[in-house]
Amino acid sequence: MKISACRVIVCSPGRNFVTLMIETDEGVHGIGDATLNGRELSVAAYLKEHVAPALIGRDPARIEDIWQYLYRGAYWRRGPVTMSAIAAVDTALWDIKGKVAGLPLYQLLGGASRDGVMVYGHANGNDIAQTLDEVARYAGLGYKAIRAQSGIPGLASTYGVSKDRMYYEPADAAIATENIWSTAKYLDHVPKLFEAIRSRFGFEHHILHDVHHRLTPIEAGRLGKSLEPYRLFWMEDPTPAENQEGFRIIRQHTVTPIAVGEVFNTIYDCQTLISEQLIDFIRTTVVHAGGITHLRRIAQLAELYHVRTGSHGATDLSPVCMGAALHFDLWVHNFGIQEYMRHTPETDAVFPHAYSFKDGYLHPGEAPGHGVDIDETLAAKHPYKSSALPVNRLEDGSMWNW
Ligand code: KDG
Ligand code: MG
Repeated sequence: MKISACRVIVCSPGRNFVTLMIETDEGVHGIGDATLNGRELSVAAYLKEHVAPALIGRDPARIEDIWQYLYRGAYWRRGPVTMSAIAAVDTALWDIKGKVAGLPLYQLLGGASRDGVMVYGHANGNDIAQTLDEVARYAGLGYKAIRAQSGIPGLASTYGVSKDRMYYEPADAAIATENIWSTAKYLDHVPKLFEAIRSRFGFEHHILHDVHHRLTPIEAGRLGKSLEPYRLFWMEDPTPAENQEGFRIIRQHTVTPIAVGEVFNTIYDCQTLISEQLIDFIRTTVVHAGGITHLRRIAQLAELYHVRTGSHGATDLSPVCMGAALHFDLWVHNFGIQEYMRHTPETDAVFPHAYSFKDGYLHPGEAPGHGVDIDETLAAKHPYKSSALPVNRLEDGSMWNW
């Protein structure tokens, strides 16, 4: 079997997605997600100009060799654009391998380690009362784990608070929207949110929170300590993680578990975090961290150090990524949790999929490969729309992390 075509499909059914389609001379095809929110066309160009021509005529069964060819062979290693492009190829090749074998991807990886994949949904509101109502809604839908975010008094907008309560699309304008951030107002407010959640709902559910890279390590230590009575499942991205050693400071001050890594793209981004046990959950995912092949390496390093997986699963990761991630999650021994921010009905229609939700768990289904396809005719009806993620400034106008 040989790769006969390699096409990039860019569409916007509710939001932008980049999908790689790999076809073979024996009529089997596979697809991979290559979506990099706000920078979609850079990955599309990387794939079209530099990857697709080099894949024609290769044996699609040689997944490891093709991964190494694209990683080592580029000379310019790593980075979100390169690693998302490699991820798309890798995911499509695993899809083809599963279809050729007639087996769901999780069976190729080693079979199921569990019966279902525990997921967390997003409860968010403009204020604490609205967030509490959303927690009640997710609990009513059967979720065992719920992420809670709320607006901050005195700030016009806050990360994680959406207009539409089930979906969250922060990339809302062609030129980035500017938000204002205050660490002092945030740190004052957040413990009140979790106090209110635990006093209304008790401790039955796992509760999570995303700090979204806004704090310094010592501020994150303070937040983690103040949230200890509410026993969070995790505190996510408390501080930007380029300086992995900075997490030692957080660890010295709190036992609130820490999850990091949705923006990481290789094992080297989390080598110190994992090997020094500075985090509890690694959030790397299929699309941004080099596909199933590389995610498996990260998870197996993490397993040595009691770090569990908790893959990113926001709306900007397409159903193709979600399908592949669920096979990975069902197999990987040191699984922790999977984020599941629902897609819009328009997105779901363009990407028919075998995965399904029941009682707080997702299951990838039994279709051969990763079980997600693309309806290209429908996709063509949703052309690309330029949209960027917001940026943050402090109240004095200085740029800050969004
Ligand atoms: O594109 C950026 C989003 O995926 C990100 O802001 C979502 O932090 C996020 C999360 O935890 O889902
Ligand atoms: Mg996050």
